[in-house]
Amino acid sequence: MINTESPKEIIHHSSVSPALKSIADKVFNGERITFDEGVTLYKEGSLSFLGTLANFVREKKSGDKVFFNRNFHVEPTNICVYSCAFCSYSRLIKQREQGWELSIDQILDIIKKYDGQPVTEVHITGGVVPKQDFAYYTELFRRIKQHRPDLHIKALTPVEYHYIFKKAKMTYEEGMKAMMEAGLDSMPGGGAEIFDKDIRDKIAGGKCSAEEWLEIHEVWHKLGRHSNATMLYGHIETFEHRIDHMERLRQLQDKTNGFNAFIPLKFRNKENQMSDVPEVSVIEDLRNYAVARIYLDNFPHIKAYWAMIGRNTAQLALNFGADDLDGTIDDTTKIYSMAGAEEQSPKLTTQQLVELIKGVGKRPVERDTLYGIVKDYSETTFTNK
Ligand code: V47
Ligand code: SF4
Repeated sequence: MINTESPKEIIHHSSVSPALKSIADKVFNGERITFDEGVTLYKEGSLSFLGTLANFVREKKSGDKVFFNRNFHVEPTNICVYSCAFCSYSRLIKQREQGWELSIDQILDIIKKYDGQPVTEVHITGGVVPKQDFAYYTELFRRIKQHRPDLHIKALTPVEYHYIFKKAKMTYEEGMKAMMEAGLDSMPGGGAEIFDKDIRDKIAGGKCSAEEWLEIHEVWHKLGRHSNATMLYGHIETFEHRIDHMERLRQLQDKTNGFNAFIPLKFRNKENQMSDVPEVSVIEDLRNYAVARIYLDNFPHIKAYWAMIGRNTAQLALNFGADDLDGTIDDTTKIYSMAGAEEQSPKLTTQQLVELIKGVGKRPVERDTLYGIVKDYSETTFTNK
């Protein structure tokens, strides 16, 4: 028999605790939940309870639409002055021969491979090295824009910017304005890891602090530009640390409204200094997407980054609050394959992405980086099967 009850009725007729029922009422009434209520969701919410609530929020924000884009990544180097314990990808400067460092010309050659292809975004990020400094990146952005003005440059995180501006003796305001003038369009969400100082010092010591990460995003938003935010979860952090992370993002978003998407990144444990820390289950991944969707009431989108969790879990996440799958990627990132993700050559065609989305009864919509609609694929049928 088909259950025709509304989400509200389903929860009220269930045997969940009064505390969870009261949180559910707030969510159904569009009220913000508190820090403690967020922690209660993590500690006590069952998968089905969290899924019902997150789906309600998701539908209110995006209806049945699921977004994706056509993008590719450029990783200018995997050499890094830092050595984050969770990172499987970077090599220290003294291990330079095991890594790569691309010149501006080499990056332009990669960009040119996409000439004539309908990609809308290049996502640029990688390690931090002294050579790839202010002059290097401003010239890189300028040359990409000279070659292909309509290609959206989503590049670098506060980890790189903090290092680059310090070396160039510039304030964040001066630096971000210069990057914008050189052609930077938006900022990806990386480098956030977990904001709590103790945990951050343990897993990502030495790189920009939580406060610096948030400040650079704030400066960027005040220039009228947008960015994303991530959270690395499922390692040595607690549920309180996750809510603390989201609380700081929620507060900044209240101030600037500059974030587009929140992207939970599952810790993968292959070949890094934290390989002894077990990975969390898929159930925990789905619960985490759901709590994020419920807690971050002012974030328009929650992204399930399929290259990191695999296409099957990403598809499931669409019923637990996520409304975005990132993009085609075209096998151009190594960050996750080197850390043990299921997707060893992350690449999906538009057709495959559309079919993943239709497979869970949702409406596939190609977007640009800022969520402008490029094409609605709900009526499209592909003939080259
Ligand atoms: O900051 C590195 C993470 C991030 C591991 O904004 C790891 O659209 C898990 O931020 N296990 C970079 N995570 C990637 C990133 C991103 C990806 C896709 C889309 C967007 C966006 C941003 O990758 C790093 C770090 O948090 N990471 N190693 C690992 N072993
Ligand atoms: Fe360097 Fe980023 Fe890896 Fe940390 S996560 S070691 S900053 S490349």
